Amino acid sequence: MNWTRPGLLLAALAAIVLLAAACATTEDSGVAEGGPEDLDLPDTANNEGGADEGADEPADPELAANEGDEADEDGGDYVELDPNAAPGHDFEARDPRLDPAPEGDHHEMEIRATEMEQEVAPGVTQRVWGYNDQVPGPVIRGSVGDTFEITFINDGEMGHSIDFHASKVAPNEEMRTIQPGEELTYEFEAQHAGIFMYHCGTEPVLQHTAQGQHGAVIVDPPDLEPVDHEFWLVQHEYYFGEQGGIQDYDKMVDRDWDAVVFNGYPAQYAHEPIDDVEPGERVRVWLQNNGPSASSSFHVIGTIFDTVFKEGSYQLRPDEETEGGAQVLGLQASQGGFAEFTFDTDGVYPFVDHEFADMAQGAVGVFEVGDVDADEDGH
Ligand SMILES: [Cu+2]
Repeated sequence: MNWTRPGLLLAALAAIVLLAAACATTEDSGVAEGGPEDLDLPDTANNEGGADEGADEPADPELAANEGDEADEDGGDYVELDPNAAPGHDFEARDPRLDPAPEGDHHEMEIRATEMEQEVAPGVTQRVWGYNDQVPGPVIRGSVGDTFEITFINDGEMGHSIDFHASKVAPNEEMRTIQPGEELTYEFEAQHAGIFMYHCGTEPVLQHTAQGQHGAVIVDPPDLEPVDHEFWLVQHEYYFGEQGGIQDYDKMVDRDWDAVVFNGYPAQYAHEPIDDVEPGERVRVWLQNNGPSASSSFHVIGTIFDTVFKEGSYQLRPDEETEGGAQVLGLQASQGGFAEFTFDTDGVYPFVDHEFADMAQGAVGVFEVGDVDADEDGH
């Protein structure tokens, strides 16, 4: 059971994933139980003086530089991902099911910048920064032509901001950094269809984004076909620091991530498979790669995409002349799109970032389609 072994056969992946989940259900996950009150927020938080101060410097140089201990030079005190560990019994996967856009063409909502301690992998707790206490932040959905009125509130203890890629606005106004306790109104019209990243743009933007301040806005194309199931996945990386501390800025700069995850937690949909899809039902997966720095090659094992929409246009639609199919939806950092497909038979269908190093670090999940128990008889 080693996801990192080179040459791993795709056919074995489903069994490995399920076995890992099954074997782990009775084990102590070692999850830390400490609440936010157990840890001090870094007291040298950045941006105390305004939007553009502290550019290119980590928000907390001491913590980000690993406190200078000798033992830390090689990451000795840093937490590491255990790819075979499972979350604790009380773990609840983030719901990947996507609701239709709300009624109406004007959407008002409140988004708060927050800083909190969170379990980000089995046994790994980090102090993350998010929106509405979530990493990634909430999914926002509408249609082309809709207007969005976001009340953005800074509930944190350092400067934060929000940058919606779905908008065309003056960055120095709506995207400006606001200080703790302040708020601003960010209004935009969704002029173009797609799935778009949003993130904190406060310097160092690499750190604020990797710390967890990112999410997705979905703007439906006008001709979006109905499907049986819609799911959302935001892919992103973690760069672990010390247990309970913030993530490591040097690792972020070096692209030396520890985990690559869908919706905030490594392999969470392998531990809690998506299990309400039947053979023949049409599935659409919206995928936004929020990085901040890795690319993604999204693949569902055991099926072929017949529709791919990426960065504002259809790359593939069912076509009787070409009979074309796609094996991956490939996304550079900040790109997004969706893939549509069906499953022909009952079974266990893993989905992965087919950059297998990313899969080995947590970018994996599972669709359990139809009557899986019957198929697994005797196992
Ligand atoms: Cu921020």
